[in-house]
Amino acid sequence: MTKLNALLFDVDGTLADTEADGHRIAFNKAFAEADIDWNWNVELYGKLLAVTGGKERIKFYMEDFLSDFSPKNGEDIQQFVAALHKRKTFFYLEMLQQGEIPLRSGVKRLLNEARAEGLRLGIATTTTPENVTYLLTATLGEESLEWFEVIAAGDIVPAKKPAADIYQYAMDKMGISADETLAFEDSENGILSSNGASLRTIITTNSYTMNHDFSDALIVLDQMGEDGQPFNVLAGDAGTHQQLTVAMLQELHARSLISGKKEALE
Ligand code: XBP
Ligand code: MG
Repeated sequence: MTKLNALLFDVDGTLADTEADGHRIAFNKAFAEADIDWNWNVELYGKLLAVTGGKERIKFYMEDFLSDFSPKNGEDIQQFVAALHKRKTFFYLEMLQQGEIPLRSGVKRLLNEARAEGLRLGIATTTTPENVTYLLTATLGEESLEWFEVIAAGDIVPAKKPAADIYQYAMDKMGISADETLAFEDSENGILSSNGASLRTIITTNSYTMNHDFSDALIVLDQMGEDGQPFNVLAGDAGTHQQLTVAMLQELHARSLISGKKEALE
């Protein structure tokens, strides 16, 4: 039977809860700096998260939420969006550097455990590459960038999540098959992408995604868990486990291979 050899992690919502108190704030700072009277509150931002990619999200907002917005002095839309997103990224990176965005529960523990067990690690995310390297450096130290064989991020692929491109790209770069790999996601767009690449997927939900459709997940948890801070199982069977460990991943992976299903949910 194929052994579990590799783990592919999503970033936003999975490694860290970055959206409501991170990206959203950075977008609003960029709008204010550009003297644009847009303010994405938590509720509106939750709707805008239907579209992955910050530039795509700004365009989505302009097209679907504003009636007839056009940039001042007739600036080209693409240029306007790119410039606004560049400043948003500047503000987001500032927040990361100031340590304002911590890793989610259990992430550091699982990464260290996986490394100790010799599992290969990769990242597959829609976000801008610098957002990943700054998050990892701020939370795990610069050496952590070496832990991941590939950081597949942002515009490196033609189609963002829910398209499978980013996961396919990461697997191609690492030379790994779907059967030897598990993916970690937090959202419906994310699992559509990972499943699109035939990857078995572990879900940890967050406030924006707890009601998403995760019927194709191996298991749905509210967090990865720590000693004294057990996860809650929202769907699937964790046996006697109370935190996401390599041993639990190996069990889920083996069970899924035996059942032949990409999802182990009852
Ligand atoms: C989440 C996204 C990203 C971020 C914003 O990516 O969709 O677009 O919301 O980052 P994932 P950018 O869950 O795949 O990590 O503004 O850099 O796109
Ligand atoms: Mg995500």
